[in-house]
Amino acid sequence: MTAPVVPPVAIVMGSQSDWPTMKRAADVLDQLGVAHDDRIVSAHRTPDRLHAFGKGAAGEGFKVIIAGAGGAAHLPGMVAALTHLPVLGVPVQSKALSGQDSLLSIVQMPAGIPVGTLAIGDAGATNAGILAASILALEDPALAARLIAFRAAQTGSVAEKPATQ
Ligand code: RP5
Repeated sequence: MTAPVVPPVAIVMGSQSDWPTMKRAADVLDQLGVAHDDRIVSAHRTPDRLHAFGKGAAGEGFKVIIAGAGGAAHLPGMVAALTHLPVLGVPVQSKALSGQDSLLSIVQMPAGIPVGTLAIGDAGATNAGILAASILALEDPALAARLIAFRAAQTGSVAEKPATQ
């Protein structure tokens, strides 16, 4: 019997309400053929779950973590404090401050505990997925080839002239 294969990417988010944004990361990882495990882990509402996840992530076999949260967005930084794995932070667009609060609370980490912070909202989540794939592709030539093809298709889809109506 073979051991179950652990997905290389964990996508964690602070709330169910973050999923429409974080699904962008999941979708692009699906396109690139990268398996992921998606979980709700709240720094504030489920601190014990956060601690267990952060401490156990490397041992579980994850290689890259994508963490998204909004408002007082402590999740990415706290996960980074608990693991040596690379953590990509996605500032989810908040209602009150349009994600500027999320961005500042994720990006301004003290020296020594990095979070690779992406753009606010959907673009940030998509780019977190692509960046996670790029990191994994360093050791995975087949994934590198898929990533190159993905980028080429994107380039090919851009028209030289705007369509007239
Ligand atoms: C944060 O609070 C979550 O990451 C979410 O972006 C925000 C609002 O959460 P809900 O009140 O919608 O659950 O912890």
